[in-house]
Amino acid sequence: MFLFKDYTPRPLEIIDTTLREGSQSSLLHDHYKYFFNQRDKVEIARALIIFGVKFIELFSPHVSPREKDDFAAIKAIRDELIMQKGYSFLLAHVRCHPDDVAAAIEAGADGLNMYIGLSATARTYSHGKDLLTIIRSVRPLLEDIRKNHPNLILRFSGEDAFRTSEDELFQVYDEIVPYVDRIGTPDTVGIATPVSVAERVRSLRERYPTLDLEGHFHDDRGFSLVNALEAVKAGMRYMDTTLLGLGDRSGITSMTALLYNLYIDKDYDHLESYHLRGAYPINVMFASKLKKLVPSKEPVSLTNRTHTAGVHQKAFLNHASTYEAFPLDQFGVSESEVLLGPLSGWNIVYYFLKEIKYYNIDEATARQITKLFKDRIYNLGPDDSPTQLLIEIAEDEFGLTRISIPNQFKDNIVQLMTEVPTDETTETSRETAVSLKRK
Ligand code: HCA
Ligand code: CU
Repeated sequence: MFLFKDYTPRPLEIIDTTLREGSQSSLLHDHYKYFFNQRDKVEIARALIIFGVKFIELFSPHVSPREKDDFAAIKAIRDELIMQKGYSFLLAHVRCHPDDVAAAIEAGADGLNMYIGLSATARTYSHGKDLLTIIRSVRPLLEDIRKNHPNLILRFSGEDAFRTSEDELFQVYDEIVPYVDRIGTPDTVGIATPVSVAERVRSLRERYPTLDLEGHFHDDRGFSLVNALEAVKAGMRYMDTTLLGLGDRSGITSMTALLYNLYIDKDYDHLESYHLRGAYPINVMFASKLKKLVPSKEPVSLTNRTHTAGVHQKAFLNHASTYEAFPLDQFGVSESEVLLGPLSGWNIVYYFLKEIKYYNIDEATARQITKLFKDRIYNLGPDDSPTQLLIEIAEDEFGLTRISIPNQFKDNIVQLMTEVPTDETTETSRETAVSLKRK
């Protein structure tokens, strides 16, 4: 078995919690519309691992027999990908309760993300324990796990940390830091601001200079992205994110939005070995699981390459940089990546044919076309176009036709999925860019 102590954490470790925090989204309460079955969960975990995520948070297997079963299936796909992508760690989100802990260990979790509310609100209305009682129960539990399972990755989070005073946080953390690998400091209700985040990270680093910190920022004020950026820059190594920022209420930080902003800020150290060109394909894959398009507010989205105002279109066609400042193609918002990313599946083919090429197509047909496309793509020569192949299959073998768009609307939109000649960061994009003009 691979051990955490043999792993050197990168400057930024994403802890993806799409399958835990993301599953708490209110969207998923509409079970008829949105539901992650085991196949979806495995596909999501697989995509994350291929993307370069090394830590995936899952529900405690104690939550339900279904979660337990799903945990095993995700573990199996993780094991399958080890030869190709190296080890990824599966972390179970567990209450500070021996039953949760035992179930996670039995399921073969690599680590435990333990949490308990520390703020006065959580103490009064959630579990009813005061700080001393919390310390008296959590400390021996952690001590015991550390002793009996020395290779487990242990994290302790004081839930609602941003409504907990620093003194109270320190009172608890001081007692448990000898037993954990990192401490979490979640902004459970989304009240933190970039200033309070920077201050908090600074004081935690001062008090626990050798311990890694983990952030978790909710988006109630729309600050989850900027708070996470601020925290990373202030020295927080681990950041909880989800795909498309899905989570409880308005969610948490979106993974691709965070990485994209670090890239724009030329903070390349923090991007070590993430497969950035897979960013848009992974967003598309996940959006299709929610039966949605990638939301227009998502920074890594096609919408950011869509121009509709006449004045913008004219200037844009003369020079794309007039209305596009950022290298979206580096994040896979390009035709070749949408089709040929390592994550290509039927949903990307469906999205591409329907949303980008305007074909009249249903999901079942998209699945059949994908199968043929995947079989044949290996026979393409270096100068053959995958798009052309896909369109030939769609039109010649499935008789698909395009939705006819009235002329007055046709000219209303321009998407140029090609290089954006703004600065030096786009140089490499010229080699790989494929242009797509919809006009
Ligand atoms: C929850 C709350 C949580 C936990 C975060 C953590 C939060 O749903 O259990 O364990 O660090 O936002 O506080 O997501
Ligand atoms: Cu949360």
